[in-house]
Amino acid sequence: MKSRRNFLKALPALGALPFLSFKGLERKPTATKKRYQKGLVLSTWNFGLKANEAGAESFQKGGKAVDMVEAAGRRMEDDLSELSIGLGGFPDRDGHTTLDACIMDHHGKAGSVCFLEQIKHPVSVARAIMEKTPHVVLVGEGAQQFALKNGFELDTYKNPEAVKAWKEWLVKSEYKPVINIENHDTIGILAMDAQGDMSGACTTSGLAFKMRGRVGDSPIIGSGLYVDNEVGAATATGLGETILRSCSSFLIVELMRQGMSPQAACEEAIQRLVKINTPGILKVEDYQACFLACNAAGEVGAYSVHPGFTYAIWKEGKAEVIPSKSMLG
Ligand code: SD4
Repeated sequence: MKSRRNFLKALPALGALPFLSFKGLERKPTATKKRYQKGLVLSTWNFGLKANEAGAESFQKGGKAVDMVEAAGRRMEDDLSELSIGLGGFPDRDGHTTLDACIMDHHGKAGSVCFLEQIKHPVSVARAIMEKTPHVVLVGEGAQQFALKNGFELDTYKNPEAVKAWKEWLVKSEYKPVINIENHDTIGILAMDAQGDMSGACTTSGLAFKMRGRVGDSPIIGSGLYVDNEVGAATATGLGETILRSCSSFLIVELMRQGMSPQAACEEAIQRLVKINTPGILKVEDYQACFLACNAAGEVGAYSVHPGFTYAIWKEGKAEVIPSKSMLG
């Protein structure tokens, strides 16, 4: 204790010494290439095309990147036939649909909502948490109370198709958190605006028939999403537990900071994820994980464990779906 106190007392003087200088820790822009300023929206899976349309509309109206990703997320949440996003999503194993979402803006501000029930637009709740509270994450009942106090309405909609699937699942009630390898799921969105600023968002109902209270990677800053305006942004989809164990989106941004392209960073992060999860925890055939990233120059990368992952891109007015490369053939 004593030596620590002495050390702390001595700190102002030590600050002058070059070997203790904190200069090296200052955040410097690492992107040497010119920032991309013509408008970019990226979303996971084929259905990302629909999300990107909303992001592009926002861009064309002069929206900031944060407005673009929120608009894209809301467009998906509006579709109540969607079984993996919003109130139409598959319920947990007790029959409740619980939603996870997050958002990050170009200042590095973040908002996240987990285990939210009966609110149609979790991505907007996440934004409200980011903008109106001193916090980053609200969960469950507290998140719902916050939403209701901030103009969101209670919505008790249940998607008959999701309820039917849950009833069928109940027959065996086999609890096995295995993700669909080739099916679309969570939406992760990244966008760049006319200033070249970037933001990201994620919104999902998470794993079908999950344990009550289970939260995936999607609302966890650094796992399902990370944005550093100086460097780039990344988002993830797939079996959240594998992504949570490897903090993948933060890792991808850090790899880009060290000079990797978005593609190389996604590939390295997939290798790392597989190394962490297999063989000790899961067999590789039992999970899918997929990453999507871009850097400040507007270059894009994507990679997944298994084939089947696609992403949607809107760039300079052109919209397309691109199949991602994968680690396994
Ligand atoms: C989760 N990552 O809750 C989400 C689900 C997902 O593709 O992305 N599925 O684990």
